[in-house]
Amino acid sequence: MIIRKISKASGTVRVPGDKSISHRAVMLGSLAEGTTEITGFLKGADCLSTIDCFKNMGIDININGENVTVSGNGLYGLTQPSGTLYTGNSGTATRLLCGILAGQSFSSSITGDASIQKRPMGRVTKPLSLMGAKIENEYCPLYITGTKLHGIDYKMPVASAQVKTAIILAGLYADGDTKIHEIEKSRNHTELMLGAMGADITADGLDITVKPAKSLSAVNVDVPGDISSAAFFMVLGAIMPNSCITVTNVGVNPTRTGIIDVLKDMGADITLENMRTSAGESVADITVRSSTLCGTTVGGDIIPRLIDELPIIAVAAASAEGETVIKDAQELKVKETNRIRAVVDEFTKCGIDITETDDGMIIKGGKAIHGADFKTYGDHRMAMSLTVLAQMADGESTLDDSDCARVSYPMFFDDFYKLGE
Ligand code: SPQ
Repeated sequence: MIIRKISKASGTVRVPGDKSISHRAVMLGSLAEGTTEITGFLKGADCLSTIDCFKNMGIDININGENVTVSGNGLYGLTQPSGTLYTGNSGTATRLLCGILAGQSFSSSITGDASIQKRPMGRVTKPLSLMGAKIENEYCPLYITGTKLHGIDYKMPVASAQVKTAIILAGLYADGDTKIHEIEKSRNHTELMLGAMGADITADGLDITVKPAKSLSAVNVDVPGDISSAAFFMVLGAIMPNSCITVTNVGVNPTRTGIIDVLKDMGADITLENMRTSAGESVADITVRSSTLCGTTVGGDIIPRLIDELPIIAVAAASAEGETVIKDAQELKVKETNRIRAVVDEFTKCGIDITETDDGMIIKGGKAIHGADFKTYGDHRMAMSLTVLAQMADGESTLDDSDCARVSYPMFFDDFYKLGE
């Protein structure tokens, strides 16, 4: 695809529902007693994979546009799936399912696409095996023999909401309390949703305790827009001259707002309005106006709060005056692709001064760049980040695969070019 260039970006956009919350609403709704009505559901490929997996385990799920109705069967109401559960490109679906399936009374198996088969699952299967889980393999396909589980006291070696959530979900099925100690605070949508459904779960800073559950009660979930999708427009509005973009209804849970802190630190003109709370999640409208950005350092405990935004933050850094250092971000190596290597290779193609480091990258920004033939590595966040980057380049740029954006933002290119009209 040729990446068409726009000369300014202005207007209002409503990004699709939060991917993390959409997955969790389907999963927890399936395990709850009663009907969960989900509004603002993300109909991206990843969340549709989660729906398919739960339908395959006997859950009645109806999709009507962005409204999804899940008829929960209770904690012990899943049935043995016919065949291997297929999670497509989704790390979240794969890892969270491990936590649920470990405590069932049936056996199951999970696999996904070529990218998923390369992503490490040992980080989930190891703590689950300490709980008594029987899971074969550290890469997909995984073979799970459901069994009785025990509570554990677990210090997490990585900051990961997926690992934390898998242990919490298994903890619902355990015969005693499960305690988790995070090394850094990761997104807490599971804790909030489970609390609303009546689970006995407490979070105190980095420590989480979940007690075995007898049942969960269905609650309706209004999914806010995904800040990870809004991030592309936040950076576009900041770096494109004469632009002003408002993204409405964005989830601004403090465990996800690192991008706002970093862009403000770089000098971006960002305002949050209409702050409100919906089902325990903070929501706001975000307006970004063009401004001159300067380099910064991104590292430490902010990383889990912006991990998925680092490719687009790198785009902001390429346009900023001076040096930006991204560090403590080794986790980027085990995403849909190695996002450190992918960003460095693609940015280098268009003349950006960028150096790969062991835990991130160093970008010397503010210089003229030229168009290039970009590779996405099948990674949705690379496709969208490179589309924004191409706007800064002289000459034509192409993308080898624009279709992968449908994983988290099926209408991305439509929304992008509407802002350029
Ligand atoms: O689901 P998947 O494929 O892992 O998606 C990504 C993404 O960029 O959309 C990561 F590649 O988001 C993860 C995120 O990085 C979604 C997630 C969640 O919903 O719990 C948590 C983060 O991953 P992790 O490994 O830090 O727990």
